[in-house]
Amino acid sequence: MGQSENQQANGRSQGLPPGQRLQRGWPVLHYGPIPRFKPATWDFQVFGATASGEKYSWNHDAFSALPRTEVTGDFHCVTRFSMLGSRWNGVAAATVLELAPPAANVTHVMVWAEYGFSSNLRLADFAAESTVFATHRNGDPLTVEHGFPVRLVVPHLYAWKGPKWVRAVEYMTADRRGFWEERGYHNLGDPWQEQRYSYQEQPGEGPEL
Ligand SMILES: Nc1nc2c(c(=O)[nH]1)N[C@H]1C(S)=C(S)[C@@H](COP(=O)(O)O)O[C@H]1N2
Ligand SMILES: [Mo]
Repeated sequence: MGQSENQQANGRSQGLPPGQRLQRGWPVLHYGPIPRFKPATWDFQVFGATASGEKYSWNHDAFSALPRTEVTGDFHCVTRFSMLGSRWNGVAAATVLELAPPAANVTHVMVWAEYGFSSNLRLADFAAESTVFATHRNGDPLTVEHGFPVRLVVPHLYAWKGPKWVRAVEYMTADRRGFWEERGYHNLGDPWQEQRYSYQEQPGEGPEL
């Protein structure tokens, strides 16, 4: 956990985790079709175990007006390609936690995307200072195939933990597996420990499959 903590703390490039290789360019990888952005109906919601019991929602203008951050962070796909040192601009997950405070007993979040894609994160991984709802990479707006208008980037975990086309965050008081975590991928997904597949999970690292 030491190296992960270090990564979460500084948000700089940490180099290549074991079993990964550098890739030129930025491949596009996802399951299912690319959603069309509909600005009139798009919103970003926070629901589940909020401190107030209320649901939060921002339309695209409101989301675009939230305080922004820039982090430098790496990107590691479990299929073994990595991209190092991208600059990600967007809204820090920590800012979402501030604006929509979770109840005291929240331990995990589920990040939801268009078409029901989801990924679960421990609250500490979500709250890490380099976890960002990114709208831009290296100064350019995300293209639609990379998640426009907003995707999550969690540099210290494998990239499936970063849904493209995010629409909501659910605060949870117990862990629950997301889309790939239910389909053979590791519940935690730390690339430094090569937590690639669910069969590698140790007791306590994830809910039963
Ligand atoms: N909505 C959605 N987000 C997703 C995925 C997906 O299938 N659907 N795949 C994940 C995986 S496995 C990876 S490696 C990255 C790839 O992001 P990229 O296409 O921008 O390289 O997106 C992640 N986010
Ligand atoms: Mo991936």
